[in-house]
Amino acid sequence: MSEIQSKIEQLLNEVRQSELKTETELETYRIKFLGSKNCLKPLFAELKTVPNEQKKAVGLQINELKNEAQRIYDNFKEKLSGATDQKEVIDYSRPGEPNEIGARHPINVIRNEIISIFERIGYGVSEGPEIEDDWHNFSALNFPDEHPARDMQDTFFVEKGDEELALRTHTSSVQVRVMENSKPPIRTISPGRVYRNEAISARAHCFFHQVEGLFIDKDVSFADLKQTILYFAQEMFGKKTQIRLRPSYFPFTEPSAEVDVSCTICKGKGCNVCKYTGWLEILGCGMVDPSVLTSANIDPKEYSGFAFGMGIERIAQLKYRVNDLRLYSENDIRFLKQFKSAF
Ligand code: 2NL
Repeated sequence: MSEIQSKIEQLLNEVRQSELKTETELETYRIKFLGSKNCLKPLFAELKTVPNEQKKAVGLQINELKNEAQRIYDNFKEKLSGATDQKEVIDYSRPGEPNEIGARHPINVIRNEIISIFERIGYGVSEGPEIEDDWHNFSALNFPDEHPARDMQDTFFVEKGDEELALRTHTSSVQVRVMENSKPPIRTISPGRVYRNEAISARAHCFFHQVEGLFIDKDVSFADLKQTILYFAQEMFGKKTQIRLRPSYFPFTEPSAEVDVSCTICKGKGCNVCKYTGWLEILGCGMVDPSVLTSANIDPKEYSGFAFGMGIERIAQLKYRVNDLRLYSENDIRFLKQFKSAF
């Protein structure tokens, strides 16, 4: 083997044993074997001195070396770039990310629980418009013309031509519609949103939620009312719950009462939730005023009835001990997440 051939052999070995693992190694290699002053160039010069009969063979060997140097460079370059800008690899065998199950709104949880309690004793559910006329929200319910609830200060009025409309201030308006459109016996509850023109604070809001109940039949008495409320209180707050009725006044009931339950926290012993009275107010009720029955075309000589109304926020406050009304409408996910429930 000639001297030039052993140089070729030596360089070929060197090229084949190269390990180009970094950009720097790759660049050093490129300058040495492929750059403008690469170490193969002198071989081409030397070729001229090779005897003619060997020229062709040696020329082919140098070319082969040049090509091999290029191939090896290309190979390592590809490997290196593949490692830096890696394509996203999806592992289809990984377990899926579970979807978090949402929670019901606490107002809906309580609402559904109240509905369920009354459905078990034969009450149906009725709904009606949130924008009401004066008749269904006030007049039919025996509110006198000068009653303060009819004031702009207390009620949101809605302008629509010459019609006087308002955002309903209670769901009694729904029950007036039920009385007008059906014949006794009537057993219905009407849950829904109601509006009051009030400044928003921890204890007041311009809207809240109510459930009202209405029972009309022959010979309905105050005892029936009291027993129904006791049943409700014990279903809602526990079998040992006691109730207490205090005389009160509403334009649409006579007599009227406010109902307290024995404190759900201290069971009547006295604590800061019940302000050391042992009792918590939960609803208002009474016997439907005869004039309200007459307004809805029900004869008060033939029928009597009782009605009651409660704030859902108030019941939720007692059950969940949430003492700021604003939390119910702010939709803070940290608040809402806490109410995973069967209802
Ligand atoms: C309360 C008190 C009450 C009624 C609502 C009613 C409905 C008709 C006739 C008579 Cl159609 N009464 N509803 C009766 C007494 C009290 O609500 O404190 N609500 C939050």
